Amino acid sequence: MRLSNSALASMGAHQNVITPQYERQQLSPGIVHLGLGAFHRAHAAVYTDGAIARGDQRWGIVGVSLRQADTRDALTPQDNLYTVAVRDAEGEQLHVVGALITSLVAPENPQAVLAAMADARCHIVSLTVTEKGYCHDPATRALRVDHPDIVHDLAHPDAPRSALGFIVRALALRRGAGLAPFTVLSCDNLPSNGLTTRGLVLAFAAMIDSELAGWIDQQGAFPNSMVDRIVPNTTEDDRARVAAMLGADDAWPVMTEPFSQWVIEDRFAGARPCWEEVGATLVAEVESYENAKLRMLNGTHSSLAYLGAVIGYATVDEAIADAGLANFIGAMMRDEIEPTLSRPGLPEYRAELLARYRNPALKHKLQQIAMDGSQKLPQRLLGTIRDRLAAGAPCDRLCFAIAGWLRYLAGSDEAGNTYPIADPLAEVLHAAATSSTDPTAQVAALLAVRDVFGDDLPGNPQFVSSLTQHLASISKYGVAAAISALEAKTS
Ligand code: CS2
Repeated sequence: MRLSNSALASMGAHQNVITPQYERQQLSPGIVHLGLGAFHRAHAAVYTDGAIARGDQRWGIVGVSLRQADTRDALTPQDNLYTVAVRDAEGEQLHVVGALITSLVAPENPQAVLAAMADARCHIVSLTVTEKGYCHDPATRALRVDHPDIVHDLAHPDAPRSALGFIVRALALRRGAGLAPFTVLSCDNLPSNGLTTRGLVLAFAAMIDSELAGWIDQQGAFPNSMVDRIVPNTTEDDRARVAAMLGADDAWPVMTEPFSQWVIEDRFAGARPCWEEVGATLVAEVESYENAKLRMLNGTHSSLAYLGAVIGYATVDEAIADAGLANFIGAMMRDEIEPTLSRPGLPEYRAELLARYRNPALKHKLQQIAMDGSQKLPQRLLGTIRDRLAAGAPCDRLCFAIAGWLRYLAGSDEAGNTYPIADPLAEVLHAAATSSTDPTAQVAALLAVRDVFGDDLPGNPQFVSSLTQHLASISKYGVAAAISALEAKTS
């Protein structure tokens, strides 16, 4: 039996399975979500499902995939129902989410997406399109006017491809119809994600219609938000296990951990769900949370991913079980990242992160985290390095992690197993790691990628020499021994 509205009705109550206790047919399309990946389905959609369950039917979600049809193909036959499987060492809880009411595939029918966004009942357009979906330069956060999707959307604003193109066109339609703008809610791991999105939307709009840009500037709202939940990719084993527990087949359940956090700046252009009643935190200022999360969690996640994958580990829990790596990551947070942050409770936060990494049930693949390093490392590690350098403070572990990335980009681990490099800049990055065996030349080739490193870091002698030394040490002794040597020196 396939998961569906009628299957739910016949399933009855199961222990460890929560199902929607509201009339799904009554939901109106209040949110359009761009980027219908596993992260959204395991994070924001769960909060929205909770807000609906408390009686507010305005917040059905229209989910949009900007590229592939696979999510829509999986979810439409099951009435857009899907399961969130929450897992840790203690066991597993299933939560069938009912908030998603439609799944669209933008390239198949961009007009349907625009119509949903321009609908008077839509108040919020949220996004999880990953870092590269913003079509910006990660070092400067400026719009890349040479990005193929942006070039296309500027030439064809009424049939867009990019998230920015859809947002600007839909806002133009709303303005034309005398409607208020929707709130644009970025839920990606970018610094000041709302402010960054606002800058990009305004830059794009100004290239099409300066009056429209003025209207968005005056009336639009782009709250910042900090999102946090670890969501590994779903495997075939996960599908089989969920089907057995649920008593129905779900073509695309999503896997996650018990922890979930969403901190949202309370600045909306119109109505919003009462997410604060179901665990989200609505505040006046988000950036200090966001920065702490990007630097502490995502910064160490990426470090573990590159160093762990080069050693030959497959998952986060395997890598953090290596005492050398665990000590290194803990010391990196304590000595090099926390001093750059202003949030209280950092030692507790650090301990909580290490415990989350140890979750044995998630099997979170290091290669999943390793992808798109060029888009991630500026906000995860390089900003912290800049702050440390400016303060004249040591940042050896952070530089060691960048050296680990460069070693990872060679495309094979220390046992010689090869893996593909998934990154929009894969070619130039792989070339930097392989065109020479001399660490000085490798570092110079990597630092030439100004989209990642900006114009300042490549000219910083301390940064360049630290990176070169650590790469030389990793190449000569291997990651584990190079970490031991570094720790012996710094302690
Ligand atoms: C991870 C994040 O894949 C990655 O790059 O670092 O997706 C991470 O799991 C989430 O940000 C946790 O909130």
